[in-house]
Amino acid sequence: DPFADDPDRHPALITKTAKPRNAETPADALGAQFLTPNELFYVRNHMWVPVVDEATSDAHLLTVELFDGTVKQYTLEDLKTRFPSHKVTAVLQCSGNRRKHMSEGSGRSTNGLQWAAGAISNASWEGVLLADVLADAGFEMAEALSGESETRHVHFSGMEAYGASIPIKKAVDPQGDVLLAYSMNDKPLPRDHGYPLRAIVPGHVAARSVKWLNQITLSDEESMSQWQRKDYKCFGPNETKVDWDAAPAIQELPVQSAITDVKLGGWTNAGGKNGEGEGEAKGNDQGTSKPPEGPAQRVSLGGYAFSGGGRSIIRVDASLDGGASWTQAYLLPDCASKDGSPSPCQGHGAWTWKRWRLDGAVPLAAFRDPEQGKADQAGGDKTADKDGGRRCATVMIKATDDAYNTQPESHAATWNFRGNLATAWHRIQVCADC
Ligand code: MTE
Ligand code: MO
Repeated sequence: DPFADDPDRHPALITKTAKPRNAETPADALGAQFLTPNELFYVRNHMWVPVVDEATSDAHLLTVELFDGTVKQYTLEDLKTRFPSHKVTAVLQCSGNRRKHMSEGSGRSTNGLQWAAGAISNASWEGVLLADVLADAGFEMAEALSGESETRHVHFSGMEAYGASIPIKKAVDPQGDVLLAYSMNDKPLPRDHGYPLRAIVPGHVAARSVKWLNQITLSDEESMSQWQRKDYKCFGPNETKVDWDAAPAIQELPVQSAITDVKLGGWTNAGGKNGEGEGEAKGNDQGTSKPPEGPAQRVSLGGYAFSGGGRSIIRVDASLDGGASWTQAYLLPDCASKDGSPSPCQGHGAWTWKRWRLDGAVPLAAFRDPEQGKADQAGGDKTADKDGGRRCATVMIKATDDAYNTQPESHAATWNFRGNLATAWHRIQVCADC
């Protein structure tokens, strides 16, 4: 059993497959903290977890091979002692995050692990800059920066034979923050997350952040691995037999958001309707929607939003009435420095997620579907077929990044047979007695 030496995992992780281990972060842990605790960080392993003895981990060897064949080797101790260390706060998101939503929302099955919204997590990583190591190994940095290097791609290989590559442009970008990381949230990398060394490629799909890193190869071509040449690509909704070479590998991620937390309160303006008849919803500019006229079910929503390429999230909008009206959610100031301490968000780009909150109320009229009915993904053109009892309303959110990219309305439009990059508006059902 090649998995016999896999580490123990936290019981709260939601296991998708045991061997190899694939598990998502539980919803309550996604929004609870800005930095995901190491033991609750989602796990995506294609194979077993390589065994590296703690006593000898400083001798772990990284081989760097330049395009001309020159080879240089570094022990982990060399990396730690000969190069300045850097910290970068960055999200990792699997290209399959929310694949389950795509399958269910489009009504078309997809190939791959059916992740809900928990194949994403955020951590503070510490390590050395890839660019510093490449320069030390003799790579012509100036040539690469001017776009004239024969080297076009940087391949990363892991000890269990996983591999992927990134474009040289990202690797040498002085603001790209690509790390060879040995620490996660101020602790040594856990075994599941690449102990003792992994690549961290902020803003790119997590498939490029190769764990258990032991080889870097510079090339004029992309990595030949299936994870580079196949698997992590998208095609159109019409394509089920595909020409893999026709589509580029996913690198930078598109804009994404999800609802991870829903709390129901009482009814407002109930006027005798099931209600506690509470007063007006508390008001501020963002994060609180104007209470609708007539009875409405109070609801508090929370979640995350993220975009790739270092693009920051500028807004998150929620609709509590099936898309008829929208309210801007409150974005938590997680990256602000508090009491003169440095910002917890280190690095040159917006590599972290933004957490958001919204307090509002779902109008009675939006409760259409009987609870036993299927989620109405189009936003409520079905009417309830009974007068009393529990019914559900669809609430939904979407985020916008600083390039004004926003999420697609429907999964059907971006369906691809591998179920990659499921980013359509996240819709959930809120059910109540009405
Ligand atoms: N690196 C190695 N060596 N082996 C792997 O299976 N999986 C990749 C990437 N790096 C993988 C890997 C994928 S697809 C993802 S989503 C991330 O690691 C997951 O990182 P995590 O388990 O630390 O969350
Ligand atoms: Mo992934």
